[in-house]
Amino acid sequence: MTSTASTAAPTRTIRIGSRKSQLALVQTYWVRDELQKQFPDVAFEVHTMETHGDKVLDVSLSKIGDKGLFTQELEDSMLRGDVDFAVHSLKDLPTRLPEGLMLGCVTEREDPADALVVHAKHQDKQLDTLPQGAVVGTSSLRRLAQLRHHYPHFTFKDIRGNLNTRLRKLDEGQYDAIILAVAGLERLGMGDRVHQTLPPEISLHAVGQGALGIECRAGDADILAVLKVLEHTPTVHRCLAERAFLRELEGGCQVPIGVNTALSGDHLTLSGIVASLDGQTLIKNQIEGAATDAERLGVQLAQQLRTQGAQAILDEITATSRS
Ligand code: DPM
Repeated sequence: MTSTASTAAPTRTIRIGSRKSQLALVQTYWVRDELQKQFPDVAFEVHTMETHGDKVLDVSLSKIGDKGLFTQELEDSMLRGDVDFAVHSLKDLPTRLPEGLMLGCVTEREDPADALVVHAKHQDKQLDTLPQGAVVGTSSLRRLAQLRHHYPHFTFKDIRGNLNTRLRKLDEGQYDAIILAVAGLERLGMGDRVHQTLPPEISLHAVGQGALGIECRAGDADILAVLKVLEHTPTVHRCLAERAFLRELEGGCQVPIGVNTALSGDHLTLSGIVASLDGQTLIKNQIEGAATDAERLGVQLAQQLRTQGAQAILDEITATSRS
């Protein structure tokens, strides 16, 4: 007699690497549960590890450099064969991956926008009505530069820590408002803290924001076949265009570069911005074309922004962050 799938011993084990933060674990368990439904015979194991970015909490992110800050330990583990794939927020995954690894899957994107989260005393306020000098917390150079441009009368202050820590600092009164990704709040069941969703005219989001990127060994056909079931093609087109744009500008994850994409049928529109840190200069443009040309569109838009003066801004930021 043959046994049923539910009682049979697992035919194989797949090991998933994850950071230990609450958001990382929620994302990893979501991926595991979705895969488990489709592959009931596979035993999925989650292996957690700390990355360099999790350990250095006191230094501003933009100062410690970014190449693989939240990914390197996971990548080493995949290359050693200790784990088979790793789940990341796509926006934390560098656009150039180490030799031997690849972006194996991009999942359906949630709302990629940034959100304003306010202290209780500002419940009746929006960005346009927050008072002169309001203390706004962010350590994203992208958010800082764009908001400074539109709201030069705010006082911007660095903020570090995981989402709960940041919300606590806000609620304690250390800030009047903070800026966070809508997607992160929603995944942690705190979507009710989104007070105002920032429109693209105010803040273009980070490359890959709202999507999960699953990294695996290049050409690992067995694992790729498993991951394929979670792939969301429209999100792939949008995010490949965004990532090509960022890669071409040679920006790491901590640069004042923002994007927005829209897909209508197979027609893709990509908007991009490079902003100076003081918010004085915003270099913006838009390109459209076939979704199947996503990466080429991203590269072209980057080249356009460069001819408009984006490179000078990026060079200056690189020079100051090294000094
Ligand atoms: C990256 C940035 C931030 C994270 C820079 C940026 C925000 C840093 C900060 C690349 N990664 O967006 O310009 O505000 O201090 C991060 C978040 C999420 C993934 C949290 C957030 C959740 C959203 C998602 C941190 N990484 O952006 O508020 O999965 O897309």
